[in-house]
This record gives sequence, C-alpha cells and structure tokens, in this order.
Amino acid sequence: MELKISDRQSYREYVNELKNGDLKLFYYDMLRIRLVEEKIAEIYPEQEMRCPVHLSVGQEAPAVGVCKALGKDDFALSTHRSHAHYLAKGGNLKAMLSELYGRETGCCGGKGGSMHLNDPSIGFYAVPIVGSTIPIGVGIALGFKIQNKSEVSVAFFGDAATEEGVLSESLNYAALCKLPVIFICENNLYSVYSPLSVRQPAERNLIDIAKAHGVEAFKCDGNDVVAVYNATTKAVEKARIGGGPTLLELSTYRYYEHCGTNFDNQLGYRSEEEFNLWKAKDPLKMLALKLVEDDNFKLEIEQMTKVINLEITDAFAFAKSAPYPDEASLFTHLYAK
Ligand SMILES: Cc1ncc(C[n+]2csc(CCOP(=O)(O)OP(=O)(O)O)c2C)c(N)n1
Ligand SMILES: [Mg+2]
Repeated sequence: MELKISDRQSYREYVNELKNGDLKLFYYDMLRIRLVEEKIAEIYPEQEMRCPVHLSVGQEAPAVGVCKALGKDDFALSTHRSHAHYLAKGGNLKAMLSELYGRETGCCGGKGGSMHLNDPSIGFYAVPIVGSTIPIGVGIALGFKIQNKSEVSVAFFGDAATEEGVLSESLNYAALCKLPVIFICENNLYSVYSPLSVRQPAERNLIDIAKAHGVEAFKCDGNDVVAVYNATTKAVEKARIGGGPTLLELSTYRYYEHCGTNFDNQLGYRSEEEFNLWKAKDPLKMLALKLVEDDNFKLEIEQMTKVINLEITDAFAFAKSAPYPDEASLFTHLYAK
C-alpha cells in the first residue's frame, strides 16, 4: 500500500489515527533527531557552525521517552548534550539550527550556540555547567509548588553529574518538600574519556543514593523508548498529585566522540567490542523490532525518512541564509529585568 504522506503534518495526522500510533510517533521523533544530528555531523567540517557540538546519536530514546510523557507547560532542563531533548520537547528545528549557525533567528538570538538552546515558551532551558540542571530543576519545581500548579520539572543530567555534591542537596530538599521534579540520569558510562570505573567505586549505586535521601528511584533500559516513556509517565503522574520526586537512571550510549562530529574509538578509551554491543541495542532498532509485525512499517520508515529529510534541507537552508545578529544585540540580555 502506498501511503500518501507529503509533509510532517499529514504524517502526524495519519499516525494519530493508528492503534499503535504512539510507537510510530516515537519512532518518527527518534528518527528525526538522528537524521538531524547526522546531517550536523556531515556538514560540520564546512566550519560554518562555529560552536562546539555534543551529539546524542545513540541516546535518542531517553529524550523522546521522557519528553513525550510531559506536557507543553512542564519544564525540561538539559545539558551540554541538548539537541535531542530540545527537539523532543517541541523545539523548533529552524531556531535550533539558526542557533548553531549563530544567526539572529536562533532560539537564543544566535548568541548561545549549541549548548544554550533556550525556549521558555516550550518549557526548555539547556545549561551546560555539569550538574547545574539538578538544582535548577528543583528550583523550578519549588516554583510550581508555591504557585499551586500541577506542572512538573525534569532535570536531565549525565553520569558525571552524579559525582557532584549538589545532587545530594537537591535530592534531600526535593524529597523533604515533596517537589514535583523528576531526576533523569542518562548513564552513558563516560565523562568525556573517563569510564565510570575510574571515577566511582564499583559499590556506588545511584539508586541507593537517591533512596537514602528519600527519593524513589528506578533503573530503566534507556535504549527502550517504551520503557522510558512508561517509567516517566508514572513518575509524572505521581509528581502531579503531590507524591514528590522520582529519579530514573537510564542506561544508554553515545556513538560519536564526546564533543564533535567524529568517531573516536581508535583513541582506546572504549573498546570496539563494547561499541558494537551497544549498537546492537540501538534504540531505533529496538523499537523497529516491536513494529515488524506491521507489514507496512518498512515502507513507512522510507517515507518518514523522505519527509524528515525534506524538513531538514529546508531548515538548514533557512539557518544558513538568516542574518547574523546586529552588533547592538551584544548589549542586550545581559541582566534579567
Ligand atoms: C562543572 C563543569 N565541569 C566540567 C565541565 C566540562 N565538561 C563538559 S561535559 C563533561 C562530561 C559530562 O559527562 P556526563 O555528565 O556523563 O555527560 P555526557 O557528556 O556523558 O553526556 C565535562 C567534564 C563542565 N561543563 N562543567
Ligand atoms: Mg556520561
């Protein structure tokens, strides 16, 4: 059967009518993030994007599984590795790419770059100081509670951030005040080139640390978008009715180098064998396995790819031709009003 899909909107309308539409939407969103980032990797050597980039290829499931469990007014705080979170939370692709190209149409007016994809209208800030999303997420949750709102905040952070003292203080305060915050640790095993084994004693267990502070905590397969979505949905439901915080530790893996658009296994800080084991558990592959019973799915992937690539070509053209910020803008947004 030939599907009549001409643009993203009509694809979404089509998918929404399907019974297992959510799974297909998850796939669509993860594929979109992957294709966007692979395109960034492909043309980064042109040296027109003048900011460092930290790619999430391989880590799409935490972004989509978590953000799809949130509403528009819930707040997500992301890190230096924020493209996937921004797109999954509903960020505008043209505004994101413009930001990477330093253009005034960027979501930070072209002054932030890849690590500052901020858009409060979609409930999203990225803060690249490792660990800082944790207390800011708690602060935003405190704000929601004081205002009697039912929104929740989500703090994304990597495994390296769990080595910072602020995690303990934040867990403690969030549990004490039963704040509507969800702590999401994306454990990809590395902080730049340092594996967990040289940074933390083997007995150190994040789940136990969270529980010791009175925060419910669960481990979850971070490459299984459905598992991530279900775990986050539970945590969000609990937080909305005053049940307090939850921590989820999501196991996942980045494919590209820590910062940049190359592959760096040749450096020897991680083995080819480990890399291939994780590639076999690729989040898109794992979700496709759940969808194979649908004969049309292969065809749909092809069509999704076409639709997404059209959007990407359009968004890059937009970003590359947008104006640079005016010199006078150097002196704006320096202080909060
Ligand atoms: C406070 C602080 N120290 C150091 C850095 C430099 N730095 C940027 S990312 C990073 C590693 C972060 O590892 P992790 O939190 O596990 O996230 P991942 O990069 O693996 O996604 C470091 C050390 C920083 N941004 N902030
Ligand atoms: Mg890490």
